[in-house]
Amino acid sequence: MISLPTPPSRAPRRHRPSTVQRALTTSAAAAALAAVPGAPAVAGLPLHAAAPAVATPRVVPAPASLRALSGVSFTLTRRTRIVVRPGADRAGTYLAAILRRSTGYPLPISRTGGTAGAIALSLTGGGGGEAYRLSVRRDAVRLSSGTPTGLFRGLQTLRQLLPPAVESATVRPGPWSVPGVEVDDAPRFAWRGTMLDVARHFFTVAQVKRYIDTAALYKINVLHLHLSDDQGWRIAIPGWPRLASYGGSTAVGGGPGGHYTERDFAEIVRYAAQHYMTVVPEIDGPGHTNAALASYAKLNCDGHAPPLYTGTDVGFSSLCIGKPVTYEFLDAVLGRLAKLTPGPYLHIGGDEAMSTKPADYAEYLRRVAAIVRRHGKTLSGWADIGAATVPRGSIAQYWQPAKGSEKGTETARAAVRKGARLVMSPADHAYLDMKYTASTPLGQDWAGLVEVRDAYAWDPGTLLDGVTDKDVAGVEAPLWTETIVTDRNIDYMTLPRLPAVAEIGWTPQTGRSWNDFRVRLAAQGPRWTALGRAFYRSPQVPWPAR
Ligand code: IFG
Repeated sequence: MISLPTPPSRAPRRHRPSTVQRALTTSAAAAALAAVPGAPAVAGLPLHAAAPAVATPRVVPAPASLRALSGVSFTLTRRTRIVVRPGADRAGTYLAAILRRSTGYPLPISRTGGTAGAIALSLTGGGGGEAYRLSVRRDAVRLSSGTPTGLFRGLQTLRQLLPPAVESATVRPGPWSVPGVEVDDAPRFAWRGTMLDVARHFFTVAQVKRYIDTAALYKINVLHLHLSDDQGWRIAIPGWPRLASYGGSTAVGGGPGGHYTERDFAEIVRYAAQHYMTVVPEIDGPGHTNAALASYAKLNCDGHAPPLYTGTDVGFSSLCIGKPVTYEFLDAVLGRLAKLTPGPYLHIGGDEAMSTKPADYAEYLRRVAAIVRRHGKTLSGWADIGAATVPRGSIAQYWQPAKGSEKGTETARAAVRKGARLVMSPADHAYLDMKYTASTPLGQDWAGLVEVRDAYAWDPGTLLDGVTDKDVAGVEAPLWTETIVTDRNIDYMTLPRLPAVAEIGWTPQTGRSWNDFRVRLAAQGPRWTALGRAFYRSPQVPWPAR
């Protein structure tokens, strides 16, 4: 647990330490003096004044273990080098790009040389997923992990230990000090996701990349893209051109819509992989399919294509379960997406199929599960699939409000009984399109109002009776976009709640408390400002004075 820090606006004014102060700055000397009971501080020189004013560590998600080393800090200078051991080159290049841009320092990357005066990145042979160790001492910063993914996660922690100005896109004055810490970190859950609904409103590749940048700051490792719905089809599929050209031509409210070419989708996958994020594409069905049904009359049981839909109702559409062409369509779509998706999962939706008879829904799930398997992928779906076929090892995404929706909870437990693991996205905690308060200008409120504390104060391992950590693959924060149109809208609804859900996915439950989190979250505000993110200044969070 990190001790509550002084908000940066009231941090002691930085001064030039005198010779005596410098002498005392060494933690050994300070510790020795402090260890002598009753030892007087040197005349007029209280001990704590000796160390340079360096913000105390406030990291989100909170590392599993972080020990602050008082009076110790590492300061970047124009002589600082980045030393990369074999396998850490990509991490070095990524870190250098961020630091050079805001410090203006050369920060050469070298594969040889000692670590003194350097930021040293090294891959240990240990393996071990996303775990990493970070040591910040006066003489060097040392980050190590068994995997490049772990190094990347550790770099997010290092970024947050530097002043907010390090996130600036232009050179800013220093000093660039990092508080001394010993961090030994690893995530609680393997699946820490966010979903972007690009169907209700379309977002360009650049906008998706910008969202990936934001999510990567908080060690998010899954990007679920909701690619199709009643209001829009967003991915071009060879052999089925009208899906994108016509089914993707509009959006909620009747706007111009849009779609990804296969190259666009590959670029999103590439950029996500650069941030060690797995893309999970979703083709929702059998409900939420009006855009596909409007594009091809033959997909409809009556042979007639409905008009394009630009409203916000749900549950009125269904693929035609009994027609063979439906499964030719699904095989073409899911087969293509499987080829374009290096990640192991295809999400087949399955939610709110109110216009599909239960027996037809079961038949649909059986058929689509076979298609997913045939293309070598693992099935993911909204937890409604628990009522039907769920191949062992599937992912069922729990989404109903935890309070008062017995049906949603029952299908989630049914999915677990059938061998699925849950990704927890309870709408009354994790839905980023829920209004914060009644006066929030964007979003919906059917699952209730979700302020930052509501997004943070829940435990996926105890939320549902009968569901414990072993049944849970992780958490995911969906952003549905019926009311979300611009980057600023995305920022406002996702910051600060996405970091809250990210911490639930990463930090051990015993290491989490709202009172500690809200202070660490406050330190993110100046970072989002430096990054140009228009976040919601929740009154629940003690933001530094502007
Ligand atoms: N429920 C629908 C979404 C979206 C959402 C908005 C799920 C799984 C309400 N299905 O959430 O399509 O409309 O909050």
